[in-house]
Amino acid sequence: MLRIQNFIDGAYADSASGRRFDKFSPVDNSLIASVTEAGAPEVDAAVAAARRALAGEWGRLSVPERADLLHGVADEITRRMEDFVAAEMADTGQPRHVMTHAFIPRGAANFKVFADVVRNVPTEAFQMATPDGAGAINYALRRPKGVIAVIAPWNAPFMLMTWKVGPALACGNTVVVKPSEETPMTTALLGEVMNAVGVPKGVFNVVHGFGPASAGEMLTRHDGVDAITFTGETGTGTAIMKAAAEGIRDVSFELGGKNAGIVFADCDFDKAVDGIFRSAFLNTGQVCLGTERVYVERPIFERFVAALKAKAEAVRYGRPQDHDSDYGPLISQEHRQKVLSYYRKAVEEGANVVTGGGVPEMPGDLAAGNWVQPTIWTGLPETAAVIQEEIFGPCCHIRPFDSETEAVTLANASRYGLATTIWTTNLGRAHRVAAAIEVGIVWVNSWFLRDLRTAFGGSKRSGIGREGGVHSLEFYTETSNVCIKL
Ligand code: NAD
Ligand code: 6OH
Repeated sequence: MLRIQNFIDGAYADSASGRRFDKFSPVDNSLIASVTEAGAPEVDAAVAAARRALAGEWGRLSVPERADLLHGVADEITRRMEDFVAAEMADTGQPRHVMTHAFIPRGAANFKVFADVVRNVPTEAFQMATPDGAGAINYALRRPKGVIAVIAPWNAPFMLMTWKVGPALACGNTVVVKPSEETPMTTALLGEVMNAVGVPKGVFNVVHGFGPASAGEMLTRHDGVDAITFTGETGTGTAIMKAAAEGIRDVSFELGGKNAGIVFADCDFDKAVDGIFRSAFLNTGQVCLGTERVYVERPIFERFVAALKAKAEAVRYGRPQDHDSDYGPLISQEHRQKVLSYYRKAVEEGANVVTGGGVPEMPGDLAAGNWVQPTIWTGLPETAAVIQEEIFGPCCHIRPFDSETEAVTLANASRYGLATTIWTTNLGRAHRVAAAIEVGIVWVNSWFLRDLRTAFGGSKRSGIGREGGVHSLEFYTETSNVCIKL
């Protein structure tokens, strides 16, 4: 069985306590890995290694040298694509094509894009007048913030972890990563890549474990950590923010969502059905940007519900390695219980179950996996739990609306503000609705279409800060203004 170790100061090692935890396959719940659990000594060692590396060879590299090294990391990920794809499929159970077309290539791109941003970013400069007429020049110096703690989730583990490690390293920081306990594999593998391309030891470190009272909490409370970047649940963000308050450390948070899809009667119908289908069910609904509330203009409501139902009923369940399968299990038994409890709650609250609502019959070993049916509801009031709370499963509620204003009001009636997808062929309406929606990311006639140079993040309880392109520099660097009197 695979044994996964911490990666500290360029070397893999077990924890001194000897503590380990089991990693089970989402597909059939067989035991697939034994993972070392970091304790205080390993977190201390990782943070100390990261701090030493800041002052060493890494800190002396020029920006172009650092950028070249990160291009090397991206190239090595691409060369080892099959290893990363296999590891992430094993961890998540999600279909192969999701890994090969999206999640793993994005991991490589995350290193290239931020290397290029940092290589090309201009320095801000202002000339100013002074009473003596000679003037002064101000310019900004950017320096790395220091040791960054990266706390990553399990839903797109490699893509979301590298989305933070890429810019952190490009800006000259060092990192200690705590991957989710559910998905340790690809983060562990990245250590091999760092060593292979010659990233100095201590620049990239990994500690494994859980959140509260484990490696996650120890890392976020560690006073050798200068800033914390986190993707995960809003509740966890609250705990991490409290930890960050000690020492006044900066945070960058990408948190939960309860995202709306708005479908106008003037949309390209087939494209809208495909788009909402993907946004509700890709990755078995375990995407922060996913759509769990769908609002459809009344003239096409019945037709839309029927078309989405047909697609949901046609998903092909199966192992990720199986080329025919396009729909995987949920990440864990615990998460499945949570999703199924919402399936029950929807019925208790009076939902009309258009399709799904339960567990599919799976053959052989797969019967023990974390499978649930894609599920569509109608008929609930907006106060229902499944409309208010993030479920993070393959499900959505669809409700008709009668006017643009009503659609906007419904979409905005959420404590979350991450993303919205709008489907219309009316250009004026697209701009109006996009401007009225209170979220960080608006898609029109698309979903999850990403240019990595753009600002990414959520408003309200969906996050703090924006990452992406030059926006990432706000968090990963400290600016000093230099004022020179002429
Ligand atoms: P989670 O919050 O349960 O866990 C995320 C990470 O935090 C894990 O590594 C976990 O071990 C760690 N953690 C938990 N408690 C901690 C603590 N007290 N201190 C330090 N670390 C702690 O989230 P998850 O279940 O892994 O991921 C799903 C959630 O992530 C959903 O809410 C989803 O919306 C959100 N998400 C948001 C985005 C975004 O970009 N906004 C992207 C992906 C996922
Ligand atoms: C959430 O599940 C997906 C988040 C996506 C990103 O953070 C990204 O950078 O595309």
